[in-house]
Amino acid sequence: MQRYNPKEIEPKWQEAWTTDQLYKAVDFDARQKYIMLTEFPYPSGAGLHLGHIREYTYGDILARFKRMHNLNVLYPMGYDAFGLPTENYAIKNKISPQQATDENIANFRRELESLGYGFDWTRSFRTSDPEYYKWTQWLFLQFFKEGLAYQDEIAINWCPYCRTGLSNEEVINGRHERCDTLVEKKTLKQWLLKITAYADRLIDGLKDVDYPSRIADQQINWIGRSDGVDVTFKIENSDKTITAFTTAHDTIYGVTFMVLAPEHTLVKEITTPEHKAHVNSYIKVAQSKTEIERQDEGKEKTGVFTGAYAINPINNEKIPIWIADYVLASYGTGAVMGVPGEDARDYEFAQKYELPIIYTTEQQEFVNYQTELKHNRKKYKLANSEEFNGLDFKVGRQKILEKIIELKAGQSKVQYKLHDWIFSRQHYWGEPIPIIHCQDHGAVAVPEDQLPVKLPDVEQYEPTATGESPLAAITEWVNTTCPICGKPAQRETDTMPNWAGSSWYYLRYYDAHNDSVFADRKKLDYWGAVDMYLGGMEHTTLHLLYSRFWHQFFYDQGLVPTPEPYAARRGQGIILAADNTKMSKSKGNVVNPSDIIDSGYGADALRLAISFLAPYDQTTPWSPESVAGTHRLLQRVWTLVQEFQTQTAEPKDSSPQLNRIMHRTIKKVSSDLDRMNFNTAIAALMECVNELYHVKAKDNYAAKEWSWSLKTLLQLLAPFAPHIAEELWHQLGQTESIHISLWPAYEEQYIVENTVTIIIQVNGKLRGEISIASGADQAAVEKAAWDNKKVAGYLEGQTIRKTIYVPNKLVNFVV
Ligand code: ANZ
Repeated sequence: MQRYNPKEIEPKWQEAWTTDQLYKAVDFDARQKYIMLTEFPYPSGAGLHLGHIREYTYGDILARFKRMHNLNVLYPMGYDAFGLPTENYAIKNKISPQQATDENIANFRRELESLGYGFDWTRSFRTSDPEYYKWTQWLFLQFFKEGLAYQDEIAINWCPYCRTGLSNEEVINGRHERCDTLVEKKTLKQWLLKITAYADRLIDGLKDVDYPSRIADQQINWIGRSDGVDVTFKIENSDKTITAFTTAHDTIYGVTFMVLAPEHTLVKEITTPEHKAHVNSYIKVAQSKTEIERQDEGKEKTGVFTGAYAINPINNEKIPIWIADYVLASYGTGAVMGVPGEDARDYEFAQKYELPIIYTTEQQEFVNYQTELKHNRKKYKLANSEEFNGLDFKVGRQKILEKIIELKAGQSKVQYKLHDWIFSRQHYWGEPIPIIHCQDHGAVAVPEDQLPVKLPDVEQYEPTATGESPLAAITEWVNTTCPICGKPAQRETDTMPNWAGSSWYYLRYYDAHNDSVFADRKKLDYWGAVDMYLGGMEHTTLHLLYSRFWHQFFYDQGLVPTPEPYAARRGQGIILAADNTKMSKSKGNVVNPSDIIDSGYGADALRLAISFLAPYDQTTPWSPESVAGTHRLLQRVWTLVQEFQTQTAEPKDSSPQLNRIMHRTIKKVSSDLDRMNFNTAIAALMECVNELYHVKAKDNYAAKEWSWSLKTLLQLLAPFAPHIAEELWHQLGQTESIHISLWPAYEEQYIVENTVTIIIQVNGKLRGEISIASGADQAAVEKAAWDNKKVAGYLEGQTIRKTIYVPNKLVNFVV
């Protein structure tokens, strides 16, 4: 009897699958297409971690499941090779980013292959290939031509450690999401992409895709659409005005002060001489704080009076103008109308500086605020609002808006939290932005036939502290001529963020080697939207949002056939260390997948273990014992098949029990896989194996369904443990790969515990008997009767006048 040795069978089958091109997706195939996409990795120096394995294993299980339903499955893989991690790794190891990328990708590829994933490797690429980034640059130029890529001098987030500008999405709690360094502000001339032009589309498009609500909500909140009013206040003794964005214009009679952000351009102009010193020192302190610190709800509010006053347009009340750091320069107009009677932050501020408090609803004084600093004014009638007193919130709000507009003091305004996407990076290892700066013609697109603008080979690529890209030092590369006038001109030296290449990579899988377009239109039409996209929850407001934006723009340009890139999205949970903390190199608690495979347990056991750990979307600790457990399961399956092959018992009776076990398992595993319940599917397989051992103990492979049962078990196991399933399938005499066999179907009749015998009569005469699940309905019984050849012989060609049905006993066709 052969021993189960994954080290032997796994490489053997991996090689065979490659030779047979088993996982090659076929363009224009008549079968229905199915694209299973997982986020492609950064080829870091550390190799694959368990998070990768979790994602790619889930993707592989689903891809195999669909392939066994005879779909034309595309399960691709590539490398997101540009960006900071590779550059930092290269600097640390004193090699070029190119060499680092080559080495790391070779390692990733080897590791991915060792897990037996069914990727179509013929479509692989890396974003740092000039043949690939040529198209990233080309797509960027489409934005540029439409005015959606533009330059602006703005205060951006700057990571002093990585020495680069960052987008808002890359700053999490005031820190750079990659290196955790506290982010500073720096004013630089930047390229931006006008993602705000797509803010509403990005919200609306979510209605047409299948995303879990927590992912959709996170995007909606990030975009942060607010419907409000810009109200303009005159400044006393000045021709200047202050406009404040408010979502609560109904509270306008309660405004008792104005607050400007310390950075507001009016601050310098309106501050009176005797308040200058105070104001200036306050601004200094505010600038040293991060936005997060400034917005911290629990923080005590601070501010200073400017000495100036504004006039409330609704009632001509004179109100003091303050500055305070809880007002952000980057949101709305950078000015707030202070309504301490209705707004918690304004309330705290007024309390501290003894400013008057007027509430504009019939609420119970400030009881709510003192207890929880929260109150829902929408539930109350208006108060202290002159002619609007006593009106219901909704009605009053509408009427006040009409009055504000009539007074020409304001207008409706839609405000977004989303800002335009800062697209410049001051780093070497990225796509050069394909722009040439000419004295006379400004920023000019590099002509299409000159793409790609290749990254020059350089010795020195470390980032500078000045905010200038290292490319700026390479004069022979920088100096060029203007494509319009031919006069001397300079290349743009900023590069794109690593989110650029990943914003459209899925489309390249449809046509990975095309060098005349980014992808052939016919292939784009055939493959359409990605059917299922699996990725990290942490990418919801980064990559996932960015790529939806790019795709929507491409759709508007007529470049792609679908309005959304991904028909469905799921986010897998994170794997923690066994002690429930984050796995990290510094803590030395990182589990290396290769070690598990090499230890003799093999890839199949690891794939099962990781899928058995927890529901797919849950963050969960790794369990070191789990692989031993799943290895044992595979060992038992192996033994079952080996013993069957050497058994001598003659197959005899049919076994209802064996049928029941198998049909029930098919049903359970199928419906679990439809819903991505990988862990419960594996539990069902474990139970199935246990039950097979029980039946075997009883009849020692005598039932005639054994061969079918074992093959069915292997098919159900195949998506999870593809190597052992393939090996045993062949041992049972199959010649085609199990992975292109048809997924087994179950029949309900075998699953139900009790079957009954029903008598079939035609015109009252006994014509046959059928065995069917107890309680089966009349339609099922009639169908079974027709399926019975003998009975059908009496029925065919007859007109059925009546059918008499006695449940669980008899059916009589009157013809
Ligand atoms: C007066 C008021 C009274 C407000 C009230 C709210 C409730 P969202 O929903 O997030 O858009 N605000 C406006 N600009 C701001 C800025 N730059 N920094 C800090 N806060 C700002 O919030 C809109 C509300 O946030 C606005 O409506 C304004 O306060 C404040 F009972 O105006 B409100």
